[in-house]
Amino acid sequence: MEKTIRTAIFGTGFMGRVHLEALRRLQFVEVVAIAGRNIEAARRLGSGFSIVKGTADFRDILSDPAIDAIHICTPNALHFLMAKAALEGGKHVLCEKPLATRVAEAEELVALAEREGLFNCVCHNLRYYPMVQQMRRMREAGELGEILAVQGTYFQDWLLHETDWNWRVEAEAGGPSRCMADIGSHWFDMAEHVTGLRVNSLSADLQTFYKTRKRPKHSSETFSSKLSGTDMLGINLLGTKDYLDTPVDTEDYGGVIFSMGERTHGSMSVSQVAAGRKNRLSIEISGTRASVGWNQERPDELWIGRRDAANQLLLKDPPLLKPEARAYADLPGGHSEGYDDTFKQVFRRFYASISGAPISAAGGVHDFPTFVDGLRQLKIVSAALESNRTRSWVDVSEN
Ligand code: SOE
Repeated sequence: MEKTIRTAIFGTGFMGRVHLEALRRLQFVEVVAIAGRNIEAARRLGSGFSIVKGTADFRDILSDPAIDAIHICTPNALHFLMAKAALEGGKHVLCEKPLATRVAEAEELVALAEREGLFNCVCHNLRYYPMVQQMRRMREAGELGEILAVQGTYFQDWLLHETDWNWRVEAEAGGPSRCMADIGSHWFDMAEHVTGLRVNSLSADLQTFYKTRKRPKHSSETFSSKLSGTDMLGINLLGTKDYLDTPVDTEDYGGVIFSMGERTHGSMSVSQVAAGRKNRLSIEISGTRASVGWNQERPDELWIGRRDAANQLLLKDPPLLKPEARAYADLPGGHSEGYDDTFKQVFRRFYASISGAPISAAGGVHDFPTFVDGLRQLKIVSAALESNRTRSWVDVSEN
């Protein structure tokens, strides 16, 4: 019988709930405490899941020797201090992306986790859709040939109106980059994970279309502003007295061209003001033997393009997947596996590594994105910010 690992969650917003629900699907892991911006929020989230301990001070949880690990699901500016305190307290840490808001902070966390010998993970969960793993394993098997180009987008529309607000809009809470750090980091992590290549130079154009936003006087959870402030045509439903005009200097949109490895080039764009795109990461990889294309709004489908044979549209069906990709599909063909399932796949591997439990074919060694991957993505975001400021190409160190 595996030892039950006791864990806790810092953060009670959209991502805190997503993590909590995914953790409840795992054997041998028990969520025993929640820390929130106030004790009512912590207890409110925990009450629905019979989690007794709720606190407004995350250090209460770090001082509990019976807790083995913690999840950080708070605004980005809190990630560094919480992860540092947790590692110093001997806890394994799973942190939402971005790992921190500064490269130097991420470097410090990578070194600290290594020194303390603690498991560490940055939640680049989008890697773990089964068909994304199929792309990766096809590339590893040489079925794409040499990678020539990588292109794509990550588009959302939840911040399209000037009355849409979220802590991510404010540099103080979210860091100097919004769109590129929040969702561009997912795209670049997937591009590097699937191709096995590293971005080594880039040129970025970042745009803040709303230099001022109307901040609602009530707090607004991620994606929730779509329900409160405006009607179908974007007409503001709340009175002007309900908003504060607030200056904004984080980007709504970003376009990047880049080089990878010796010969690969690519382009991507991210936007949180793309009407009609809800949460759509798309990626297309062009190789000398074949291309593959995938988009998050149709996650069970993988497009395979060929020059000298018919193209294919492969539907997720475990017997048709490569064995290593099959390990990320829990359900048979025709049963969709989506966003929340990817968190389960990451967490299963993180906690199996802590407990030493094997995962079927994968044995005792489990791959999941670590703080080293989180540092990678911060270096890319930092290079994009510098490139946009200097209007020039900026190199990204390979490691
Ligand atoms: C908001 O852009 C957000 O919740 C991101 O922060 C998540 O990482 C992404 O998975 C969905 O959208």
